[in-house]
Amino acid sequence: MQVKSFTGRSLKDAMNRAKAIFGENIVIIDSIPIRGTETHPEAQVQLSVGVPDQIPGQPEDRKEWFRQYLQSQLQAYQTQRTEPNAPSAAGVGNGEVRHHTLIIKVGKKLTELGFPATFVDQLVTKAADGLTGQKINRNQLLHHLQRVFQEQTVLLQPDLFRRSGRAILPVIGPAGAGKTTTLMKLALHPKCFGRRKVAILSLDNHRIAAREQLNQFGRISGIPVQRITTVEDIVTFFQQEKTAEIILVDTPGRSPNFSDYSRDLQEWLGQLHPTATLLTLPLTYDLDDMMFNSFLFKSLGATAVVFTKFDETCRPGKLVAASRELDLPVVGIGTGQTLPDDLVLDPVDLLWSRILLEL
Ligand SMILES: Nc1nc2c(ncn2[C@@H]2O[C@H](COP(=O)(O)OP(=O)(O)O)[C@@H](O)[C@H]2O)c(=O)[nH]1
Ligand SMILES: [Mg+2]
Repeated sequence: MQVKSFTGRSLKDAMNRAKAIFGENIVIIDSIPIRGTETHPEAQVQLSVGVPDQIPGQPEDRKEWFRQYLQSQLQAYQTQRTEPNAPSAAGVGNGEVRHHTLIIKVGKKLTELGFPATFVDQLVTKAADGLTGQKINRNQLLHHLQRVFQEQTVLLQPDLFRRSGRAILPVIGPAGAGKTTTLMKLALHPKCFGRRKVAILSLDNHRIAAREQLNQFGRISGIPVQRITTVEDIVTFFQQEKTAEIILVDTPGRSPNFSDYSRDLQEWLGQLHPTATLLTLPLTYDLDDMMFNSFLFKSLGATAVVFTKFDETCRPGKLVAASRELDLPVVGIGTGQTLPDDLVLDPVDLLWSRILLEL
């Protein structure tokens, strides 16, 4: 792509001059007000546009050219990670160009928020392809982008907490990941289990603080908390606990390198026969650390992820990369320390509102 400058009495006039030479295939990069030039004294605007190296003739070529152009722009953003001059299309009468500028902006924001490059490329391409020839305003364009974003972010398993019948749900994950906090949020969250009776089974006997934390929670919330120390106690627990439909199981967290830990946890999980096993992963880890810390839990049978500490990361988009790499659905996101409000059960809406916030 080459960058060319055009002057005009207005932005529209400059655009028309650019189009007269390069056809419809131009993309606005910038516009600045000026007071005439030597060769064009009436000019009020100087416009910079991107033009294709080869001027495509057919509409299909244009679409392909634009797709490639978007991708090259995004690659530049991804490699530089610096704040480039935002393309300005204010006041331009050409709806298509303005749409493309907003799509690029959303793509750039997604990259900054840590969404994987392939995800961003696909989203931008789909959004641009779905628009060709349509006249819509900014709000409609944002809705269109939201729809494409939702289609592409298939992360949810919304019925997990609403299935009928008894559910045994162990919460596993690295130390300090937010297992116990997530479990307490799940137990209280109005959208999780409705009026069904919940009980908590704790296998975390290593830390005094961990014991005290859950005991106190049980006293305040009225949710029964049972602690057991041996695998054999599981049988006794289920013989005694007949009424609770939902059994949330708190587990200790250790380093994945601690070999006895994985053997013990495997044994516990084997006896529990979980309905689903929830892996908590903090978004404060970088992607490599997330993968390093989750390989053990994936191998122990994690079936879904709850990402925690959304409120403490500036790159929440990495949860898309992590859940894809782990091949596990996301069933919730921890957004703070308050019980139970800081648990969001619709990750896609949460991510989209974070994107909108920064547009
Ligand atoms: N900011 C923030 N803190 C969290 C979140 N979830 C858990 N925490 C905090 O992380 C710390 C460890 O949580 P805890 O549930 O004890 O972790 P566990 O060792 O995995 O059981 C506690 O201080 C929690 O309040 C979250 O979503 N956001
Ligand atoms: Mg804990």
